[in-house]
Amino acid sequence: MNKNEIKLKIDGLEVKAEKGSTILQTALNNNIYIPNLCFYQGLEPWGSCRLCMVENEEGRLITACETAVQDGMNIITENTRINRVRKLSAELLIANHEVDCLTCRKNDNCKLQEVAAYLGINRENLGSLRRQVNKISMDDSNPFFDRDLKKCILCGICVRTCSEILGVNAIDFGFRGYESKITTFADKPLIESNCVSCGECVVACPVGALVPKETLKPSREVKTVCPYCGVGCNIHLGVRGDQVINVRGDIDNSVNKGNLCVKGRYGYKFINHPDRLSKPIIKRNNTFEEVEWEQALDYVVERFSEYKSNEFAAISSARCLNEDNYAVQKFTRAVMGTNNVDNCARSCHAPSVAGLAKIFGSGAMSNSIDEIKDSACLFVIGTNPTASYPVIGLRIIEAVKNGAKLIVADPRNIDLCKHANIVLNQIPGTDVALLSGIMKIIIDEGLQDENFIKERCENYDEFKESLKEYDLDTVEVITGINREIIIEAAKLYATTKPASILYSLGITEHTHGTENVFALGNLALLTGNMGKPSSGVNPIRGQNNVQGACDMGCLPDVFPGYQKVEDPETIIHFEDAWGVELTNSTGLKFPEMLESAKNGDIKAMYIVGENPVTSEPDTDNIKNSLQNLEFLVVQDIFLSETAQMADVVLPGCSFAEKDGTFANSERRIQRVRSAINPIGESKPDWLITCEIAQRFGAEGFEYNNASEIYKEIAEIAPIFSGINYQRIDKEGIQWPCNDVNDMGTPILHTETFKTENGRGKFIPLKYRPSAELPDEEYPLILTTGRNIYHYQTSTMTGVVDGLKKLYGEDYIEMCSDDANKIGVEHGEKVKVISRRGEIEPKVRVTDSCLSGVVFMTFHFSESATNIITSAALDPISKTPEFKVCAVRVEKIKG
Ligand SMILES: Nc1nc2c(c(=O)[nH]1)N[C@H]1C(S)=C(S)[C@@H](COP(=O)(O)OP(=O)(O)OC[C@H]3O[C@@H](n4cnc5c(=O)[nH]c(N)nc54)[C@H](O)[C@@H]3O)O[C@H]1N2
Ligand SMILES: Nc1nc2c(c(=O)[nH]1)N[C@H]1C(S)=C(S)[C@@H](COP(=O)(O)OP(=O)(O)OC[C@H]3O[C@@H](n4cnc5c(=O)[nH]c(N)nc54)[C@H](O)[C@@H]3O)O[C@H]1N2
Ligand code: SF4
Ligand code: SF4
Ligand code: SF4
Ligand SMILES: [Mo]
Repeated sequence: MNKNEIKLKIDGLEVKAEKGSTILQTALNNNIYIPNLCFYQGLEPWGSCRLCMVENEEGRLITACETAVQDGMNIITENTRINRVRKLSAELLIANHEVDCLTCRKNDNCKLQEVAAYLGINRENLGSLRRQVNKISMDDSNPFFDRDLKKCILCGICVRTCSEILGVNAIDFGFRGYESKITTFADKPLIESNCVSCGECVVACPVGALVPKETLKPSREVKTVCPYCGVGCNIHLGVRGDQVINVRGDIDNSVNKGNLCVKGRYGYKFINHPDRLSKPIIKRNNTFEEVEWEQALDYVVERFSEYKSNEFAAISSARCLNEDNYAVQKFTRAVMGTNNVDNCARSCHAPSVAGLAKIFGSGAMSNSIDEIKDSACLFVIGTNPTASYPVIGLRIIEAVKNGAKLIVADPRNIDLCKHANIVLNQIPGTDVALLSGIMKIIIDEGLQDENFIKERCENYDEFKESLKEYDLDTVEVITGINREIIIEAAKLYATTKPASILYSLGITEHTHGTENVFALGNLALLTGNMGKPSSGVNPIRGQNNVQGACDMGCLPDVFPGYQKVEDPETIIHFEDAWGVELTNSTGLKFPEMLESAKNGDIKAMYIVGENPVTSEPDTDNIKNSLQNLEFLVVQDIFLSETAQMADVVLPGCSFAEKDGTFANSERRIQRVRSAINPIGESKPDWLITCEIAQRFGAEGFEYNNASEIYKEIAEIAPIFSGINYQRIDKEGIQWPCNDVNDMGTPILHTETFKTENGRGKFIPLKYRPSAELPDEEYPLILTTGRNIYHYQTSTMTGVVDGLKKLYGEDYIEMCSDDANKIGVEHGEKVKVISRRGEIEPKVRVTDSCLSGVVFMTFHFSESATNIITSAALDPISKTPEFKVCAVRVEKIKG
């Protein structure tokens, strides 16, 4: 028997329980029903509904949800006395509740019905109690769910969910006594509150008071993975006929444990949207014409064959399957004879891939999502998890609830700041100085982990020397942060272990993005926070399968599994496997491809599942490059702004119509399963690419299904060798996974690093300012990023009406001081001007921005934020500086 296990009796039955668990939990775990309404798994017990009353050995009535089990307890769940108390409680609840059970949208799934049936409540019981049900009207302001308080039983589950799990606190109990009800701040409609429409409270509400607007029941469900962000939440797509009609979070997996954000839960309507591409299109005389597949593919092959090796380039898709990506890079290398293949990681986490590879030998998240909740200290820098990775946001809130210290470093006051112990608002672009300052303090105070440094690292002295210039006077001036706060943060991070660093684009999207990553790697090495549970350096990867697009070798310097194209043995390995001759010269990175297209060197391009016309910086520049191509093929699920520039558009099918795999941010390969048939004549992306390759006469593209492709991937790349579809049927596996007995690798670098000599390498740092600093003409720093309701260039979320209602255009956010200086008001349209162009968004005055720094999202082509952003690149990774450019905001006179 395990130490934490105890024994007790429930209704005479001997059961085992975990120390510290409650009687209710123990009973339910042993399939013994005790009526309950205000209990919800994962929330603190509340004890308000009084239905879970049980009797202990002393004959006292106690609430099972609040009482911890004790060894030798003897609990009675059912006798006349208990049921009399329960019935009275239930009758009072039901008497105040509207009874339209048969037409209620919660019918069949209502816990009040379950309780009433269990207790045998009848009309006579209720008759004497019946009173006018209160006349509170329905709040149907949220586009995805309704709140009908006539059915509310005041169990408080929604309030506790929103506060304990979400940390949002959009709702609370309002008024008291008879008038008590669930309300928002100032009793406004939900849509005017700070609710983020996650729907977690809707799932948790035991009755029909919170229900989705659409409650048709699916005729079948298919388990798959969310198509949006890199968290990789597991979902069940609900299907009726050929339509996806709802999404439900999967409870039995370690990634999201049932939780979802608004996009994952409610953003599925793009799948069956009428604008989906359903047939191939060829552009003739500047008009698009739908054609048959035969004709489109023949034409593509005829034109692609005109171009030799480096005249061709491919962009593969972080939105597509591993199998799709594998096919694109194999086609590019084996058929077109070039390593010119890249993916959107270039605009995103390429500095992480490059930076972490140099320090640790491997450029991925070192630890797992599920470890976040057990960290003692979380250093969240340059990421806005509650908007960009909402389910990771939940884990951070959970960690704080578990007692973790939270340090947030961001130029804006993001939502997480509310939960932070320390907030560092640096001037954008100054992280190297900030982190160097922090590391200097750690060393000056002697808080470094000498043992770890001696045993596992190298190059410490040279690195230490480089910190000399980061005295607090200098760091204060560069970062704009008060020294006391920097000292406090340094001490807290260095002394609270395990500490985990979570970061994203606020670190990478800079002309010194790779140096920022070096700084974070150094910080973790310095404090020994590597290779241990709940520690590490964790770049949260953005797109649903950006990890996978890189893993599959859709990068100009590596084959699948990060095997270097310049390595002669690797070339032989792939030549043998693919039966062709391959080139060992590194290909071009995406910005270099665009430059090369502008110069006329690259003449043909194949873009799969990317929309650079809207997503890349300095839009005019991108358009010029693409226009200069002789032949452009775009493969997408919608006619994106980039597809509109193509000579041929090929309709791929969406994640909901494909079988295969995605790799989430924690390197977990998860199964994607088709739920419906392809829309129109669209085809799985890998199949389209393979059909093109086969028309070239190439061999090795005759796969019958995605599983055969994965088999080849596992054979060819050792880090995936142990993975096959059977093994990941229930739960994904984290690479490296070297053989079929290997359970995968939740934590990297536990014993040694993946560098050549196995040691972590400290890298000396030099602060370089951003490429474009504010001046008299352009006095403000513009930083760009995301809003929770929309995803990237919004080809998918933009066709979901509810999401458009919640956030329908890109705004420029600024603090009231800056707005006052220019004389503009909240909601007013302004001109935002940079050296590259101008746009006219509306102003949102917000205290999340600090003076001198304005913020914009880049989701909509109508506002086209990237017209004004800077195309300055990080010299190492070629990642654009989306996070800093200089702008002027002007009032529009009229
Ligand atoms: N809702 C939604 N979720 C998404 C996406 C989406 O489009 N919509 N996209 C996905 C993708 S591809 C990605 S890569 C991720 C990105 O996820 P994040 O990186 O979390 O998102 P961003 O909003 O781009 O930027 C993060 C933060 O960086 C801060 N920042 C700006 N400049 C600096 C700086 O100089 N230093 C520091 N330390 N911070 C700075 C910004 O204020 C912002 O709060 O999100 C993914 N998830
Ligand atoms: N100003 C500014 N710009 C930025 C950023 C920023 O922070 N600020 N962030 C950058 C970052 S991090 C990134 S990752 C890039 C993202 O840039 P992109 O990758 O260009 O953006 P997405 O909108 O994700 O484009 C994906 C395309 O794939 C299509 N698609 C979706 N699923 C499928 C499928 O199954 N098959 C096919 N064939 N197509 C599919 C979609 O319709 C869409 O057109 O944007 C960058 N741009
Ligand atoms: S709305 Fe639902 S979850 Fe919230 S208090 Fe009422 S019954 Fe409970
Ligand atoms: S939908 Fe989410 S944010 Fe909104 S009230 Fe419910 S739990 Fe809170
Ligand atoms: S957190 Fe990311 S993966 Fe999870 S539901 Fe939201 S968008 Fe999808
Ligand atoms: Mo990204």
